[in-house]
Amino acid sequence: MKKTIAQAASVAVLLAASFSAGPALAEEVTLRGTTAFALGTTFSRPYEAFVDWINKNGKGVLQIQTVGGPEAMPPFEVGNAVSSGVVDIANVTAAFYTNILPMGDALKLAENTIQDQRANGCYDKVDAMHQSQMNVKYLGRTGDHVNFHLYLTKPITGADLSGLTIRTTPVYQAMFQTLGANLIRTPPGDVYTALERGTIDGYGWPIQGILDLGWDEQTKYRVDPGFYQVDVEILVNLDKWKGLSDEQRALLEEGIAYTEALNANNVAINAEEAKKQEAAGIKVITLEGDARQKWLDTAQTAGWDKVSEIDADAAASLRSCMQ
Ligand code: 173
Repeated sequence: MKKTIAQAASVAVLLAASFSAGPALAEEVTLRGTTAFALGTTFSRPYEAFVDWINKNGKGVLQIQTVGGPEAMPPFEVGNAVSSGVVDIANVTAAFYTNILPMGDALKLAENTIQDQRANGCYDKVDAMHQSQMNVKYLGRTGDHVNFHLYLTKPITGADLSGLTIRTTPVYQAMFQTLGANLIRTPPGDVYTALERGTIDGYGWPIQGILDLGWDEQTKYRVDPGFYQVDVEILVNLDKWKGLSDEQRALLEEGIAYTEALNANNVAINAEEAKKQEAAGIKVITLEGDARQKWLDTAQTAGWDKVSEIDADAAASLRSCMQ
């Protein structure tokens, strides 16, 4: 059937209207997300709170769909995936992507909060590093106030770890190696089996999460004091980030500010977790005196030496704004 003049005219009017309505409204965008920590467990929870906040407040603007966790993508691959755009957004600790951003190893050395780092310009330095070396926007950081510990199946009496085989990631590597341990690097998902089979005598992990993962069944001791500070980053593929509208970027910034404010809850959660560990029969070995000093000094010295070897200027620059 031939178009009538009236039909043709109405098409022309519609076209004209769509061009004359000013800047076109951006369509809702859906970001595909992944997390290096199993969904529902401790270090995935802040990311999940972030996603819930975005999906509630970002209707018609931007939504996030989590396409899977470590069961779908190996944790040490998550950095590559968000860098290359296989996913748009990721929840991952810098220790899992030191292959792409070696200086990321410095983030655990921070003694202040992400709010302090935003105020003193440190956030901008860390963001610039992520953008130029990894093609990601460093949206923000969770895990403040949470220290790491060594957990063991056999007791120690001092800071010497020689003769012990310990599961690590880059977080603990320099420190435990300096203290004489044999190291095996594994993703979190391999720890339970390694303990069960006796291929490791212990592992590094934060104060939170042991019971979540069921590792308490295989763990006899926690060594105190803790050291360093957990950093779990939320990263956005840089091409994707640049393609978003101002409104979409502002929404993500607001969502991360909300999520970073939740970091303050970690102080209370740490205390609850310590109680739960005690109730699960995990005994605390508290290093005192010289042993304690050696433990904490080695953490600091080995940690900063390692990042200084990678880039002395960048390490000094970060150190000045993270302490
Ligand atoms: O796997 C790890 O022990 C690790 O590096 C880490 C980092 C941040 C949070 C939890 C674990």
